[in-house]
Amino acid sequence: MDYKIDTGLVAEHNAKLQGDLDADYAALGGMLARRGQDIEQITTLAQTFAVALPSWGVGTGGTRFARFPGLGEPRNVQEKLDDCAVINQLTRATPAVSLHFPWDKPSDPSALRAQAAALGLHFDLVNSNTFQDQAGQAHTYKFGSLTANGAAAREQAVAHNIDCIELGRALGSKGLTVWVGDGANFPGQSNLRGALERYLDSMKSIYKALPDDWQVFIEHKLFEPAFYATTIADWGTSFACATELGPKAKCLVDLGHHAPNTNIEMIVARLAQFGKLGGFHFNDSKYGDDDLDSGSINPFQLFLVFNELADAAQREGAAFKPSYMLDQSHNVTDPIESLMSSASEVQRAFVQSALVNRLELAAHQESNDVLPAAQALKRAFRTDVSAILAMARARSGGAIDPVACYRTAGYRAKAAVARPAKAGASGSGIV
Ligand code: LRH
Ligand code: MN
Repeated sequence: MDYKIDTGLVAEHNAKLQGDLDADYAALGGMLARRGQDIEQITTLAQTFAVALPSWGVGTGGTRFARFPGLGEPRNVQEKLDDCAVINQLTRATPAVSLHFPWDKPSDPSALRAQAAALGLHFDLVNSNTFQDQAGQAHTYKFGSLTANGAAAREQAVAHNIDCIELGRALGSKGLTVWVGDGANFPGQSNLRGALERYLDSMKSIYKALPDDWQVFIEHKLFEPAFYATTIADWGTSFACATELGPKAKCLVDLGHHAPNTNIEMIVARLAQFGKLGGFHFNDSKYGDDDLDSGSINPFQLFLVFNELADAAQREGAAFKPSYMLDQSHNVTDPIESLMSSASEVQRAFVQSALVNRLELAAHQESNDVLPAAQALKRAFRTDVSAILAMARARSGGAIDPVACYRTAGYRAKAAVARPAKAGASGSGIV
């Protein structure tokens, strides 16, 4: 395995922290045992957790106003993979990377697949992009892509999605995420029903191109870049389209794509109930699609989402395996540090949801004993499972404190030397 951080340094880092961790772990174990829960069983479960990394998340993000590049920005998909490997080496929770085309279009897919394998990584869902015009593109997406009035633009967008499937197959991926920003900025600008009819027509062509063992994930978003009507604006529209398309079509929930105060955990419960919950883009937000670090603003919501996932898993068993991915924009932090801490925050919500005594909860719910029911969730959420997360990392060969270990290794400073910033170089993709 081609480790990017010296494994001796990681071992030295852990050796310094292991004693304190063992003490914290024993204390937590004692408390959980009094609740009838086995910390060893929960730590083993934590070690199974994995969330995919967005290739576009390892470069510094920005907004329409500005992007302030950091040091040692990855300049190509190969360097993005190196950074993803660092995140996985220290957290042991991010073995998969989700690529975005054409931002990450490899000249040699098999060489990229080999590089990923050497780094202990594999490729998760691939993402198409018909929300930007590429240089030399024949038909603009200014007025839509899969929903465009002009058949030429629609066919171009369909062809791009089919190219993404072919590329994904060469990379070992098993699914395509389709997010389109198509919509309108003015009432009257487009026929709302006509736009969705054209979307479905285009998606049916993409669906036909899916290999038997592939899935397509429809990602809804309330607004931006369209600011009056977005064609796939909510879970209901996404669900209707996924149902219309067929069993290989599922819905993807990006936590930042809803109106403020939307009950996202209920959307998760609904999509799971009807067998259309395909996966997630985890992040956090205060206002719009802020793409902030997962668990940084509303960790209780993240916990409640995983509580619904635990309920669904209890009902449907091992077959229930939605795709987990981070989708964030790191404008003011080191992207590697943000992705490591975010992966742990999502893993934290997963572990806390496993602490919910579901039998006790169901009994309170059935007897309408409201407060104990609410407290059964709150007790799990209030449990500090940091020692379990750290022990899971250490036992899987990762770092007890990934950010501290990463800083000790000086990876960013070395990257800054190895990757001299090119003036005007584009970022990771979005801006
Ligand atoms: C749209 C989105 C989508 C990606 C893009 C980078 O806001 O969440 O998932 O294609 O961000
Ligand atoms: Mn997303």
